[in-house]
Amino acid sequence: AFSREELIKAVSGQMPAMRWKHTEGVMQSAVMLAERYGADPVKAETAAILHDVAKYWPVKQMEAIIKENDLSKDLLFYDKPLWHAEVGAFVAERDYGITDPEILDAIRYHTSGRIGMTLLDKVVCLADYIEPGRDFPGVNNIRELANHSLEEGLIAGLDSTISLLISRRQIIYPLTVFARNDLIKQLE
Ligand code: DGI
Ligand code: FE
Ligand code: FE
Ligand code: FE
Repeated sequence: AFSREELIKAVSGQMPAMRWKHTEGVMQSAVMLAERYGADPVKAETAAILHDVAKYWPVKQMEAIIKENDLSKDLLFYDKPLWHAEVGAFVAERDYGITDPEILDAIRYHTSGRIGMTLLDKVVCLADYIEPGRDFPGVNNIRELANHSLEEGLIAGLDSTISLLISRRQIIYPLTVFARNDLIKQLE
């Protein structure tokens, strides 16, 4: 198995310096959220280290992994920026020896969320929105909400993604909508 330092060294070598800086931000935010909301900070940090491991993989390689390994087939119908999450979970298990299903799920669902998100899923998905290097309209509102509620922060994050997709006339991945609806239900 990889030590924390070995994992960091191996994964940081898979991406440009800017993306690794983003990953360091997600590590920091994920540990902060885990401590605040009672998730396992070590698992949160491990998922954060690996969450974007496949982000810069060639599309053809991601496509092959999706086809050959029984990942969600309908992923191929949806936009390529979604693929790195599922492929990342596969790679984390195959190449980095991660066996913990909670960590693998947090990687797998970090972009879209899902119905019935676990505490760890929520921490990693929200950390990806609010890490210190993020700068998009509404990010400070999401950061503020994240101080009070994982769910409120995540709903605002998913809403911002959905709004952006609509403004660009892009296709919305159904899980993104399901995740957002389910979080609202959880707060009712
Ligand atoms: O990998 P990151 O840039 O850190 O962030 P991410 O994994 O949350 O999102 C990656 C990209 O995926 C981002 O450009 C927005 C896009 N995305 C997220 N949800 C959807 C989506 N794209 C489509 N088409 N549909 C979605 O539902
Ligand atoms: Fe990502
Ligand atoms: Fe990310
Ligand atoms: Fe406050």
